[in-house]
Amino acid sequence: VTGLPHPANRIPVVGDVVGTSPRTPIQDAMRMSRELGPIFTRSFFGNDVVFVSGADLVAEVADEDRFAKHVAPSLARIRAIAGDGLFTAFNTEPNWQKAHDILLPAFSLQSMRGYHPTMLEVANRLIASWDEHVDRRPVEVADDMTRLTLDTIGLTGFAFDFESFQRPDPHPFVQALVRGLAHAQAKARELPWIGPILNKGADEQFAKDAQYLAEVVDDVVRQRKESGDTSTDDLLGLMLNAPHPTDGTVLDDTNIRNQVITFLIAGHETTSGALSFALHYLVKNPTVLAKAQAEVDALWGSTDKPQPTYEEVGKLRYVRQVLNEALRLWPTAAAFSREAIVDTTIGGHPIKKGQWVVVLAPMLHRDAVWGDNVEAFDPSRFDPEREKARPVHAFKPFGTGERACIGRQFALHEATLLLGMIIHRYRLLDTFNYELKVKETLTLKPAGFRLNLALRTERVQAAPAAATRDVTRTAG
Ligand code: FDE
Repeated sequence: VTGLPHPANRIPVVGDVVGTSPRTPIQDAMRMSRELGPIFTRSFFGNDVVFVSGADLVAEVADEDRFAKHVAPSLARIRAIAGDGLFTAFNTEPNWQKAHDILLPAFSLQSMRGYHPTMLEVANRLIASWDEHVDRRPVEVADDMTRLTLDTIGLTGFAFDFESFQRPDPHPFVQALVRGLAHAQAKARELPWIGPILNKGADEQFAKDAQYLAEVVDDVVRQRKESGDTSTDDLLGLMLNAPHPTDGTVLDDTNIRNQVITFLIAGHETTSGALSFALHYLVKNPTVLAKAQAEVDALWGSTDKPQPTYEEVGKLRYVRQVLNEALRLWPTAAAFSREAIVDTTIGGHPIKKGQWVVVLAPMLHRDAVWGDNVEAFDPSRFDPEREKARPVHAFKPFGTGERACIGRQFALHEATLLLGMIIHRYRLLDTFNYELKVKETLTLKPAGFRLNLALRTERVQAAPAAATRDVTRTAG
């Protein structure tokens, strides 16, 4: 790729690495994008990678007639764990379409309704745990969000209970997963030739972790098979018992294992980060928090521990806007890749068939189409009329096209439910004056984010209309 801006200080052979850190690839790319503009290229050991973030350019790469999902090297490394599961499958692998067709019903509205009671049960676990912290010790926000999202996907998808709130440390499955994913990412940046020698020990640990993950999953599958349960009410049921809607074949055992691991990974890290960022911004924006609290108070008033219904979660429009706005500033799956399937152009720059580009969502979400105060946390950006006024491809926290996130509604329902329950019950005390530091693993999270909790005592008791009117005077 020639003619595109690239970082200054390019080192021969090695490429564009000056001033970058393996711990902050996304934030490094964001900085470069701020310097170099909406499209630029970086070179790493002779490989050129194109980054796009301009809203008009992203609209072009979202065009499914010219571009398709690309399994970039960093994603391809995860195939060592997730194989041809939905997230990491190459477009050319028949198992992608097959599994997509079989598993899609698991994400229908009807299914969401079915998951709701389980999501609520897990949300109650978090509330019970946070109640123990009230007026005592701080909560580690991201850790608890991860407990919640893991238990939720485990129970709703596979009827498997990780019991995360009963453990001081993450479940061994999660530890193996986190180590394995970190290793896969490190491998993507490994120096040629010398790297594999230096990292021998880590490679062995990785092999062990991958094997342990497979064993746990095989156990879950075996239990289900032995139970004689042949329903297709959850993901595992569909995986085991649902024939393909047109050709009647079922998923093979290896693919099922890959899918289970895929859903456990995809279904918890990203959602947990989104919840953590949302809480961070609520704490830092009292007016927004007051407005969100007015919304939940209008539904549940002074009820102690309300048990939201499925329908009520749908009514939490503003809470959902808060989540969207958090996903705008920090889309927790921050980058996805697209490859040209024909010779084409992006913004007039020629792009050869096969060339791939990275969409840098955090910078897309700071494009001028979002206005000129893009760093400000303002959920009213997602007011329906303002959304309509924006180009459709300006917001991509869930990727794009046929390979976009299958779990979007699942994640949003789960997160809206919990966020609503938390802000209804607690005063969130920023005792530590937390300053946002974004930690990058496979996904993004606010590092070291702790809060103290108190129970809310004053709630808007009045009818919805009065609740809305009193918004500006409601304390946080
Ligand atoms: C997917 C996804 C995506 C795309 C990627 C690419 O393109 O490469 C994205 C961006 C996402 N995803 C994001 C997200 C965020 C959040 C919060 C989430 N996500 C969540 C979830 C949950 C669940 C369960 C999920 N998720 C899942 C998933 C899957 C399976 C996938 C793959 C799809 C296909 O088919 O390809 C995804 N996700 Fe998500």
